[in-house]
Amino acid sequence: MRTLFIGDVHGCADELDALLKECGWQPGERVVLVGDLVAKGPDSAGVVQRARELGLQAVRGNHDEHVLRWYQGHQKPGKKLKPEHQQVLDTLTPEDWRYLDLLPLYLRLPELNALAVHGGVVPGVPLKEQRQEHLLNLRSITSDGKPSKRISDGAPWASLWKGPELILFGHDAVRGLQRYKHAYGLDSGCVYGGRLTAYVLPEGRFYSVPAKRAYLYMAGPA
Ligand SMILES: [Mn+2]
Repeated sequence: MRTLFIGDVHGCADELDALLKECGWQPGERVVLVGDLVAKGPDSAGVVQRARELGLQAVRGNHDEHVLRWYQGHQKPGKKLKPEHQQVLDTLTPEDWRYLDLLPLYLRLPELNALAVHGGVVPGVPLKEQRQEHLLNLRSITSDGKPSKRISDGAPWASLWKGPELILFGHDAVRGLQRYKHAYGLDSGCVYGGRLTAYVLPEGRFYSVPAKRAYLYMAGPA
């Protein structure tokens, strides 16, 4: 049975449909979305609905986490929700929220020697000791070894990951598709008018489809 790992969908439901078709996906084949299912794009509710109804698996992204916190009433007093997040609050159903709330921070697939996570892992730190903020937001490791969520702050964490597991991750549309020895970054910026990308095991092949349009313009990493 194949497993399809899919980069940041961000509400691009039509492109998700097109990518599943491009991969020749059949019901029963496993799909793992690497987080940020919602926000920014045109149809967050449609993406979560598909994920539920098609039985797709996923890990939690920073935007999924952000809207969940608001939905559950943990918003910071005096802070306003951005329109890209308010739209998610306005459209998801209770069943959609339940699906998002059950998403794990990472997913281990030992039979594939693979791990899915949205942001990344800090190389050298055991998985159980990784901090949530890094699993959701990590992008770089500074020259003095500190984890950072900025792209301008040192080396891509994935370039320093020595395995043995292959990590499939998202969250870094600025760097785009990344291919290191033991880690592949799958966020090829679909919501910004780039592409939606899948990596499929065990065949070891990338598939992608173009965005129908740019739904948003990249204003720097968020
Ligand atoms: Mn993200």
